Amino acid sequence: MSHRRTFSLVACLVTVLAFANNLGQGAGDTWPANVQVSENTGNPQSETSLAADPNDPLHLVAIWWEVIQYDPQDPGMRQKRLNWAWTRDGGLTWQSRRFENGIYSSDPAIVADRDGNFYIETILVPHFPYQDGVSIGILKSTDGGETFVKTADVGLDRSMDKPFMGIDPVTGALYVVWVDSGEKSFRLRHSSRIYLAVSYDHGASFTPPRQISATDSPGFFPMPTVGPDGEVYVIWHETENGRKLFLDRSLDGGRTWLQHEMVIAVANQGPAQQGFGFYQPSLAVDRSSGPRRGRLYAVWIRGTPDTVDIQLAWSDDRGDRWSDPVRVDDDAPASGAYHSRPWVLVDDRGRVHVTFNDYRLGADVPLKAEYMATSTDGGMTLGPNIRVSDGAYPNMIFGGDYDQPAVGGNRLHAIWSDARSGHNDVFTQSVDLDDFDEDGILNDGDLDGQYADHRCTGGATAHCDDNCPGTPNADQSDADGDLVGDACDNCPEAPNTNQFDTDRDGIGDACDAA
Ligand SMILES: [Ca+2]
Ligand SMILES: [Ca+2]
Ligand SMILES: [Ca+2]
Ligand SMILES: [Ca+2]
Repeated sequence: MSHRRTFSLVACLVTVLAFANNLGQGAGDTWPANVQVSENTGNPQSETSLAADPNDPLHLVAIWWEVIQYDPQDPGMRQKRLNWAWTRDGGLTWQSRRFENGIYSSDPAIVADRDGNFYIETILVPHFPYQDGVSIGILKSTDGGETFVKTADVGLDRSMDKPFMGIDPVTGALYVVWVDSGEKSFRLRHSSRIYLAVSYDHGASFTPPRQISATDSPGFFPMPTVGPDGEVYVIWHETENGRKLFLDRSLDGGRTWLQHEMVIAVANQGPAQQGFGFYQPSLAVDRSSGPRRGRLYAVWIRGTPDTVDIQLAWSDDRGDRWSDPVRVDDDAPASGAYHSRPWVLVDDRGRVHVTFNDYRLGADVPLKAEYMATSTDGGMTLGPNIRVSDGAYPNMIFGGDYDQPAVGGNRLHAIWSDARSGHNDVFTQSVDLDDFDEDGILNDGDLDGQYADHRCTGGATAHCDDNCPGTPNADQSDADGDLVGDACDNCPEAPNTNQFDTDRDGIGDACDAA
């Protein structure tokens, strides 16, 4: 849009404290050791997005929202503002700021361009609930994330929700997508259409908003990504119960789109989990120079009457055809544990990483932990799930809909919110992609290209893969010889390679009391 609203971006420096919480624990003694990114304001903080500077993998910027006021009787009546933070030491220490502008701001995402500029999109609502003046604000930082200046308003003055942004790292083109629900009728999701606007001038201006979803593919939670040849993909959930998962595609920089969307999968298969059917799906493309360059990966949650799982599928023909989905979470299928908020990334060696929220811990009360899983064979199989949060925490109000991690410099930076302090705060864990738990035993110690496929056992500690890739155990001892090291084996004296713990009491099914 050409018209610009006055919008004072008074960024108030609230903290320059670092929140490294290593507490003297040496690497290798205790892993993971999370770092808190958000200031401890006592307010819920969530919906995280993280971007790494392509020129400096130690330099990352995170964005999220903070609920500063809400009606406990009606949590939908709330006021949110944006917080952001930057690190220049790979996530050991962070500095944070927030926007003090009095404007409701939500659903943020951040990307970096190849010159090290960072761009944020966020929905802006001057008068909540949804009245006049709704826009998607684009903010740009040219100083590495210390300050942001608003460069554009995107979108129509209509009911808009769930914006997300992607970037072509070669050209710097910015793709912003969102849900349009008509004129000031936010709750009419049955009419939700997916809209797009593009900037070809580094955020200074955007093309007029246009609808890209066909009439038979209404949706929610759109998310864009860009492939190595500039191909643009957008994924979203079908509006009605999140059943189908749609893919749209442009091969000319966002100018023309498919007339009819591809269907990646049927995501929500049961009526019992409707609330989970709306959560954000995610896409990533292999941009490496490896054999799977251009392969497209999608992750989403699949609701069934019994549980909610994370699914991963891939396409080698730009989304025309998709693999059968594989289940990412590896806990006992019958445990009923929910999994949510998945995100997929492909690193510069073609390894595929998925981060997600997980409720497998906690038999009596739902306890939330952050996990990751890696595929080294192009999405055919996944290695053991690794817990990256340094504990499991209660599920609290305002947990958000997504957590977007980043990769850079052979490290994955997981980011999420959890309520370890009684309300949601934002945490990170930097993960070495060759040796997750930094115990000196590589994930792929036999160097055959696959993690955890030839795991150490029988006393071996060399030329074999870490048998507890998420738990430091340099000795690799494995008393029962089931290829799961004693340090992470939930039943260390009875073989149970699958580690299933259906009743979620921390003791494997194989040695639960009969
Ligand atoms: Ca191996
Ligand atoms: Ca280990
Ligand atoms: Ca074992
Ligand atoms: Ca058990």
